[in-house]
Amino acid sequence: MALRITGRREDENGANTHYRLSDGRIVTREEAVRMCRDGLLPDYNIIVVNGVEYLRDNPDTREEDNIDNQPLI
Ligand SMILES: [Ca+2]
Repeated sequence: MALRITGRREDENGANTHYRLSDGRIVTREEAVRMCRDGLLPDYNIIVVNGVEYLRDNPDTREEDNIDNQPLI
């Protein structure tokens, strides 16, 4: 089963800095972007906001799996 993002940490500006994966690992944003590029997070895509790469849930009809709806850890 493909890894999912189940939690996140954010900085004082509300930008995500870390993600928790469904296997329990906590990885940095940079690491998660690399994993996505390597095909390890197939349900996500990379977006660039103000020159910084983040992950985003692939477009679908569910809101509950969107990264910004995952709990802070
Ligand atoms: Ca979604």
